[in-house]
Amino acid sequence: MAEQSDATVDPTGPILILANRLPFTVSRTARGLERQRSSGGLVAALEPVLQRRGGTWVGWPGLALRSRERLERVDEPYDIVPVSLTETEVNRYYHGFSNRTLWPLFHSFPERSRFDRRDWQTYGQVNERFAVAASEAASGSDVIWVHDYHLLLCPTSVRRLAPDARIAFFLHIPFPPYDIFRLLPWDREILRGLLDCDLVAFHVTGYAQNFLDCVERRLGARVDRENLLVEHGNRTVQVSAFPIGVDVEALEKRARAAGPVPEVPNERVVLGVDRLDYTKGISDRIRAFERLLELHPEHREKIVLLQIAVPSRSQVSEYRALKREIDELVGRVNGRFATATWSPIRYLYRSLPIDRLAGVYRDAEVALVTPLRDGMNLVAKEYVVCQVGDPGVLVLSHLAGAAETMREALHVNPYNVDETAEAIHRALDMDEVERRMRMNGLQRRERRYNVYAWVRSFLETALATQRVLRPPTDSDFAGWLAAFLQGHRLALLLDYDGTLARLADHPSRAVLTADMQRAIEACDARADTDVAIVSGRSLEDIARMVSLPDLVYAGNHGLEIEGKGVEPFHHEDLVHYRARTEELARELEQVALDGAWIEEKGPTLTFHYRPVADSARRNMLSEAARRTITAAGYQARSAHDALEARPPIGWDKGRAVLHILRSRYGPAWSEDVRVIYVGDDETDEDAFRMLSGLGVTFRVGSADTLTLATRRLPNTEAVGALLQWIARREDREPQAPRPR
Ligand code: GDG
Repeated sequence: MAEQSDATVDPTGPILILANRLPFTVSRTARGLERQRSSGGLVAALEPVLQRRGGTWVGWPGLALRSRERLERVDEPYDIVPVSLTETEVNRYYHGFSNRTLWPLFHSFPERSRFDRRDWQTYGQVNERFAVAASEAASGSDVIWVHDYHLLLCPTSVRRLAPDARIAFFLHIPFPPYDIFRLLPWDREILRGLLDCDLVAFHVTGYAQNFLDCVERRLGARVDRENLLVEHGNRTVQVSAFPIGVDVEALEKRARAAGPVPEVPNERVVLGVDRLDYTKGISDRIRAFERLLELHPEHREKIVLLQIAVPSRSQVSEYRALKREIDELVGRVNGRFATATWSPIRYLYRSLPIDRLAGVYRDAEVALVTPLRDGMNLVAKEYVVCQVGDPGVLVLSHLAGAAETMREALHVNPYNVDETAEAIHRALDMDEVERRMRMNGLQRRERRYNVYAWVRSFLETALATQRVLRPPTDSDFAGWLAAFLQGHRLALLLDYDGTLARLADHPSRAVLTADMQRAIEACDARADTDVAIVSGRSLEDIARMVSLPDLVYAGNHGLEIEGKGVEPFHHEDLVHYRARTEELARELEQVALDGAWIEEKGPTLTFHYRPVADSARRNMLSEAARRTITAAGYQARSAHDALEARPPIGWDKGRAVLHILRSRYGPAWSEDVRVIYVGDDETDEDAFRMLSGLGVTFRVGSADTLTLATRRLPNTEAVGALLQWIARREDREPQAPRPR
């Protein structure tokens, strides 16, 4: 592909950018508010797109605006929407949750992460504020592009406020592995926030895979690892990797134009450029440089480590401590090796103008980019594209996202001081042929995939027709269950409505298909598999609906259980509650209006409000019914367009499942029997909770509510496919029960 100097996305509708910061920094001076445009490649790449298509940038200006202060559009070819934050909000949302919780955790430094509920709450409130500003400005936008870890919850609020918006997210930092991400007390909320997008994108595929692991294991979401898709509610979310690039042409130009730079001394320069951050590995790098001088004294007085550390987050105490640590380390190494005319480390705690920086990059013989963890690392890329003369060598940490593509660099483990020292030595000794060969490869890639290409490919994917995750197949079922079931007896416990039979406008019309009935029968016909149906319907009703005499049936959420191999069970309080439930039914008649009706099931009842046409009226009636149920001392549980009223006798589908398992297989059932439970609503959550760690559970349906189930299935068709796989599965004979 030819070098791209500009965005060539076909202009259609406007784009809305939602980022923590606006594309400029605002400061208050005697002359009023002044802004300084950000010099980064990201802004340079996004602006032409916003200019062509029209658009808006929503962000925090970096200071609290006073009541009469306004940030009007000045010379930006697009709208600016500042989001104001109070000082407390900045402390909790930005310095707190963003930079003290998420930043260290996502960079795999969990011991530095602080989990503070108030920070989390403010983070949620501020994210909501950003989302409100975005949705107000977004009308007509083709896509709302949310950036980075400050705004992980934003997509949920945007989705609520603008349900049809196309929402795409890019994370600029790593997405950590499951074991680390799981430490966050609000991990599921964050995952659900991101899944409210249509596209969730990362720098490299490793982060995308980590994200898929987390949504699969923490939310039970169905994922397609090959096509990087996740099913969330009734939507399919595309996950992708787009390694960010730099503005190659502009940087090359700067590197060519820069005159001699005073920062580069006569000695050969080994260069480090970073924000002063513990993730960047500056201390380990200095130690590696010290080790180099020990191991290879021939370099003494010939080389200099030029370390530029840009002040960053100095309000956070860890960053101040790091600054002290580096100051001391530099002092120690310089004190140890300096001669009358030479100091090994030149340390600048400030930032340089970009033109100067380009000259420094150009003249450095070696760049040491050795973060302990980094989303991508642009310094590595900027160094490479500024090598316009005699090519230098890039030493690159394998823990930077950049390492995934920049293969020709010398990769090091930044924690390994000796290895890094040897890599610097190798870089300094490398002959020109090898240097040129490696640098050419690196430069070619950066030219091809510059920041404009990055914006273009991201937007193309964000705007593309959405894909749909294919229904689960036998190979999915085998992957999830074959090893779990191998050689064991299976107790298969199935809810009915919404699980085996599609929901209908009236319970009497929610009937089994012939295929489903055959699949259930075929499962139960296997010598190693027993089927039980666990339903909220009355025992008599559920047995009639399924019509397979050999099964076990639990009716009324398990208050009544009968069937092959189990001790019949009728909860002792049933008689007592039958009369009270009838009374409750009479009370509920008062709110059973506009088509709402009451299904009496003996000890329990269901208030159905599906026939109520008007949604406000529905809410009103169901709330009134909930109050009546609760006032009678009953438990009200939501089902599909219905409320279940159950007597307060501490019995639910979870207890029923336990009764079935114990009475059928004995108290040590869990040693020999594998359990699968499939259900679709809140009443099944009791069974999921009871079986957590003891069995595999499936939640059916497109509701994106949280579940305790192990996995999700999209609909009753997928349940049918699962049952057919269970019925056909190849398995050894069940093992004989272990001697007790
Ligand atoms: C985050 C992720 C990801 C540095 N010193 C000076 C200066 N800089 C500029 C560099 C570079 C930028 O700062 C640093 O970018 P990095 O990518 O290295 O790191 P983060 O700031 O942590 O950025 C990172 C990035 O987002 C993009 O997605 O790559 O992994 O952590 O552009 O040039 N600029 C000037 N003077 C300096 O002295 N003008």
